Amino acid sequence: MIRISDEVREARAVVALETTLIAHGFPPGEGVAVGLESEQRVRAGGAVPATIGVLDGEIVVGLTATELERFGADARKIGPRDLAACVAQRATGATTVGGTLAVCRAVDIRFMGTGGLGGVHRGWVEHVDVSADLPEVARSRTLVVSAGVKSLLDVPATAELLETLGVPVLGFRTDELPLFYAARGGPRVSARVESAQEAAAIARAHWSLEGHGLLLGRPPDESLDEVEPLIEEALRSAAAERVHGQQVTPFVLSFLHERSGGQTLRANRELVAANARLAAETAVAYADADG
Ligand code: PSU
Ligand code: MN
Repeated sequence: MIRISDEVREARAVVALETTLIAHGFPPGEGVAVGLESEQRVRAGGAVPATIGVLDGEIVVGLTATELERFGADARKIGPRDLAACVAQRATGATTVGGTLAVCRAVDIRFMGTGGLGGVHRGWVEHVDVSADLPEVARSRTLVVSAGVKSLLDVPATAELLETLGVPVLGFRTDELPLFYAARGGPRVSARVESAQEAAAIARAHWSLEGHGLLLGRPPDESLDEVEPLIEEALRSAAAERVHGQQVTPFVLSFLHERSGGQTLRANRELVAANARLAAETAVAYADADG
């Protein structure tokens, strides 16, 4: 059911990368370039990338560049609940952070890079929508590097839920959880770290104590200040068009990409790649300390 590439199997330090970002997070055709750039950054950081997705029912850990091309907008969006159906129905599906972590748990991959973690969506009091990324981080023995949580969410509620789930939220050279498009203004992290080595040491201690996933928030290098009004407009427009469930995140991201004149697109692309690099450095630091 799972095919692991030889390179990933033999690597000392591996970083998992998701495919939802590639298929549904960027305009058609642009996602593959983002995926390939992330893989390059992982290699530059000294680790081996394992991009994960489902191809005709086979879960692939370590997709080739040609295989990556198959993750277009027509691929299913695969959260943890969707994996089994995708396999049994021999479909092609792009794994979310949660779906990717479910695979990481099966094959024991300890580090992952992504853009922004899913979380508690705004308006949850009337309409519950909590990303499966959260319980999956709490169950998998994997450290996820992200630009914090996507600001289109209810960020304080997401931070509270991460605490409830016992997930350490580390800030990379910051005291605040990054807000995806903005470096500052988020809730406090549970611990600040100054280096990849320090993050790796905390992960090691956490796992020795039978803990599970951790989040390492890396602030984006460039902060966009004008996004909040656009996010509110995007969410209103999603509600008006009755966009629900799995469709909300891709709808909002593409709305922002268009309406910001490509600013969010560029920011998103850059932070995904930078997070991949930091995930690689953390994976290498972890392996080095192992001797
Ligand atoms: N980060 C990005 N772009 C994305 C996502 C994250 O920069 O498209 C995706 C991830 O795959 C994440 C998913 O797991 O959004 C969360 O979707 P939902 O809120 O529907 O669980
Ligand atoms: Mn949801």
